[in-house]
Amino acid sequence: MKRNFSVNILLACLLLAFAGTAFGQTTLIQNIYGRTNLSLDGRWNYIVDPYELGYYNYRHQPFDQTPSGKGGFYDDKKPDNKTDLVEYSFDLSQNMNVPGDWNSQSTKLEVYEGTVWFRQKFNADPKTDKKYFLYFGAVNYEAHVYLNGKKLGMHKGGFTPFQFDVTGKLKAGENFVVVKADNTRHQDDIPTVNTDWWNYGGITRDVMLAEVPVTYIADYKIQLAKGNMNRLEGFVQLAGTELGQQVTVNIPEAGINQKFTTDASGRAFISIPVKKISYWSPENPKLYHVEISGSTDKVIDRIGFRTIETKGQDILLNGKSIFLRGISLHDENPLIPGRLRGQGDMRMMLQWAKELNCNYVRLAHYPHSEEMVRLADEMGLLVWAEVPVYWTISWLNTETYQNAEQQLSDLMIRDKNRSSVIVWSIGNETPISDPRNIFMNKLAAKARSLDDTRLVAAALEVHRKDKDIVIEDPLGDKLDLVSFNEYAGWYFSNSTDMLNYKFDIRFNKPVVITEFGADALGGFHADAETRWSEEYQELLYKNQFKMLSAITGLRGMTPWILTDFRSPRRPHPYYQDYWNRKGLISETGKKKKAFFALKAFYDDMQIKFK
Ligand code: GCB
Repeated sequence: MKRNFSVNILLACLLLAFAGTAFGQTTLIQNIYGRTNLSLDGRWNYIVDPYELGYYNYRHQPFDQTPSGKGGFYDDKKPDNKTDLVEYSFDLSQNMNVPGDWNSQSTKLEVYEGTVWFRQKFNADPKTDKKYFLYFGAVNYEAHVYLNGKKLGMHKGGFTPFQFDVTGKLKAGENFVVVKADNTRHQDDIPTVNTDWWNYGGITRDVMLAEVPVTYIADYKIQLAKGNMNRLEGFVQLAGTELGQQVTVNIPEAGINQKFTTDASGRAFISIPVKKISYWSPENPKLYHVEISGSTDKVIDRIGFRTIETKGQDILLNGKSIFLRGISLHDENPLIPGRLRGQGDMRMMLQWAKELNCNYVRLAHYPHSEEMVRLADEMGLLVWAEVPVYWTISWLNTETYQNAEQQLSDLMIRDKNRSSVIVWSIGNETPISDPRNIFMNKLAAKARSLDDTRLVAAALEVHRKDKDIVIEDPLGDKLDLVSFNEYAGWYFSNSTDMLNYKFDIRFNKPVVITEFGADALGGFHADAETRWSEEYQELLYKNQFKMLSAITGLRGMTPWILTDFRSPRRPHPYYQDYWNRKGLISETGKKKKAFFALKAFYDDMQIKFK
């Protein structure tokens, strides 16, 4: 009887684990790039599996949920003898680059949505006094991960990192990891079926095998306290067996070397008075060498210190009012086109933003990579970071909410030490309804509970009443900024008539416009009233500056968008050809006329806000 009871509990737990949005993962390790790592990036063999032959048996049960757990492609089986039937082979299959999306690496996969299996072999030399984590920067969208034929777990969400504890699961010598990546869109996911960007599939960010001591520094936060330029605050969190330790925070250049004792759960709260430091800003992107050490582990990071607050309609960076000269960006290199693959691509994008004289970027519409945010730290660009709660989410589904919250938390956990990040955005253009308001209010509260040192925002809904563009979305009450997308001159009105419209903003908060813009086919020239021409886009920008200058609380903007990007929603055969052409830079890397109009506006704003 007793035994049956525990078997039932076990079964219930297993069912719950499989029913959830993710399982098998452990808490994200802070600063993965600062650990001892084996990179598993490189050429991975892959098998395209539209019918999921490698996942389901003929009864449509997942192989990995059958008693033997065997039979799936993750076995990486080879025929035992010449009579043996095996209908797949990773060894003989093609390979592609990881990190990388599959769409840009095979013409056959350009529009593919479904399952692709990936396999990588690697050598390991596991030590008994170490712990090991298999870390993925991102896999779009659902990833099932197997090590040496055994399931490690599953993760949902295409843009956030996840990891599995593989201590005791590695072999000395050759190992193999198999990933089932599935980018099928679903209504109940985050994002949902409908977006305006390419659904790039695959293992799109770095894969690493991290080695840490048995008791290791799992997480930490060291930032200036909310609105306080004279005190660093945060925590250090240990994980492992020796949780009570003395930990030291050492910032030699700032003359800081302070000890703290972790409690029984391995946590120490940090509070350090600051005498004289050089504050991080776009003009002075100063990063300090920060060393956190305990008796069993040590980790080094580069962290900048700055405060960000709002006061009335001002945004204060280090106590001084700032105008955010921004631009929106997708995580896409227009020249390939495909997802950004590494630092070279990322530098190119951020360098273009610098050439526009930006001090700020909106990393739309989902978490960009950790490397991108670290580069923004280094290059002196403030960041609006976002989660893909975009358009028509399933507001009433509690699992959908959990998924959104998980993605938000994982982004915030990952980037909380990045001085560049000043805004957590909880979503974009979500149509107002009661269920949406409840969902979004809860998400805003979650963001605030995780971090009180940054602003919380979203691209709000707008509506038009005659010639007024009205912003009164109730979500605005919960946020620090009034941000919204307005397409005067493009989705309503035109490049000249747009000047008859004005804004009616019902909040007394800093206004930071998240989007405006127009499509222009690079190299297509006509008069400024002809749609798709560079001249139309340029005039629209100039007229936007006139309209926006009438907003007293205007404190920044991120026009849409730095570069043209691929989108299945853009079928016009000549002007679009499945590209959203609102870029200021074309897919050949050529700057359009509006690029220079925006730069001139930002040059002026820089002088005005000095
Ligand atoms: C928007 C969306 C953005 C689109 C853009 C457009 O409001 O936020 O994702 O790409 O408009 O071009 O229509």
